Amino acid sequence: MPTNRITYYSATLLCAALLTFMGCAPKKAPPISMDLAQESIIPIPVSIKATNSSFELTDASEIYVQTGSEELLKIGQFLADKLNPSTGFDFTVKASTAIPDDGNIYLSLKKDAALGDEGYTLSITPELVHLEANAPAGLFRGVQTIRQLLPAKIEMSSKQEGPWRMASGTINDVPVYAFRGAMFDVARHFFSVEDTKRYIDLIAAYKMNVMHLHLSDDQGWRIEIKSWPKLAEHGGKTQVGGGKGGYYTQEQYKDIVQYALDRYITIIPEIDMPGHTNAALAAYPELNCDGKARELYTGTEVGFSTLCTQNEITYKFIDDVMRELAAMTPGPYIHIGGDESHVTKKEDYIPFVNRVQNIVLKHGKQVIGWDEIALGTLKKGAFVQHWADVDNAVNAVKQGSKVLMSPARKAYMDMQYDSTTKWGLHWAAYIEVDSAYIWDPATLAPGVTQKDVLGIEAPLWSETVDQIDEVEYMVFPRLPGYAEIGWSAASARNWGEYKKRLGAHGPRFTAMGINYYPSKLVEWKEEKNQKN
Ligand code: NGO
Repeated sequence: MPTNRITYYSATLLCAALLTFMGCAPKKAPPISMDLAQESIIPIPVSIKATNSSFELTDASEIYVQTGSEELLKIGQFLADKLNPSTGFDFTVKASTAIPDDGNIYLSLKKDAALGDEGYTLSITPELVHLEANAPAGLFRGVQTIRQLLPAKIEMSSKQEGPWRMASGTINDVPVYAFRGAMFDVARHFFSVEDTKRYIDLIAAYKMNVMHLHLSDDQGWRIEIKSWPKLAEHGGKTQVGGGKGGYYTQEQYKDIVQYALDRYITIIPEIDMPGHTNAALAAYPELNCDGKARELYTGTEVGFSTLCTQNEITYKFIDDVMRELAAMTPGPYIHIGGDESHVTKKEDYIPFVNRVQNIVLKHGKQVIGWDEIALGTLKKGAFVQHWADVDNAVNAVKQGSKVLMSPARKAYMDMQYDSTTKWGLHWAAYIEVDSAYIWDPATLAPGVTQKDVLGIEAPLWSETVDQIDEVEYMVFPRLPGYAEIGWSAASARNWGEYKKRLGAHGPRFTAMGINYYPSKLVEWKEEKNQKN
């Protein structure tokens, strides 16, 4: 053996001996200068203070959470599961009452009412990443910021080369609106549990907290109701274009609800009525005024169906559906639809909406409905989702209700970007990425101010899409902008600045496997390797 080899082996042995004795940990490179204020975080946080250094994750790093909470361990595990595949490190989650040693991540709670349920503070020094929040949901939101501060390839599912550095400094962050959501129409085309979970994962990455599932429409009924089994069995048989459709069993629905809950996302189930009900009218003849079952429908017209609002059986049906739905929905809301009931007489529509609100309340849930429900008498705590008619939104506020903002010409993700977009519709507008971003829920409708706004939701209707990668194309890159409108103050939002941050998320979308629309309005960045 050559002498230089012998010297090397002796040095290694010596280090091994010292390691046991002195804790001679694997060496990591010294911190480098990185500017936290230049990082592209979406939604933009309330405040960022850069300290121009860095923290590096190594294979010696661990994730620690404050002792005594299963919930915190779960959040730590969520982060570990995100970091392990791409770093190839083996993060395990440990509980600790004290701030851990250098080189680690620590998640803990602190009493700070100003942070509310979802705010957090993130302090990054060369020694430690410390995420704190007033409530677990805030820690989960902060974890999303940690993801965005690491190189985009952290999102890959296979092992990548490091280094894994984060810029140092402090972030204080708290959302403006309590409700920041997206909608998924699984009625026009049915989407699998896996597809819905994928969509939930994508909204979670941008700190949204609501997923509204449009579970019934003319073309399909997508949730098993045990007391009215034919709703799903017959009403779920097909979809737009005549494909095979489908529905969620109650077990599958509960699985989606839990998956969302684990990401601090509330599921809002919607049963649309009295219009948009052809699938139910096909399943049960007694729901029609003439007692005759309708044919299943696979087209895309709207406004031709109605439940028979004068028959008592209709209210028995709604009561049963709401009871079963409420029992498997831990979130506070049930959505009753109410849109485009063009063939329901106004004198029938109003008492219907009033009565259905009572049924939802009886089952312990708050009502949400499309803006037309403001034509009725809104019950205390009912929310109106504005999509088309500003007068309805104004009327809701006059009745003391808050408004959820989903204006079709700004927030509908099924609207095409421009005339060349392969999927989508354009009845409300073409919505390019700038137009999707440049509006303010608090100034959209005269007389509806920030205090009247519950939040924002971006719906994805599915008449023209039936694959999850098509959904992704319509949703991205508009969704991060909607997330920012919901989270960040209007005064902090500026398209010229935002589009640079969005461009920097291109490699992140790619790493997450998102089929996004590469809008020409945005300069999409290549992933840069962090300098050693
Ligand atoms: C409308 C209509 C839906 C369509 C959608 C398509 C509302 C609330 N009702 O929005 O049935 O699918 O437009 O953009």
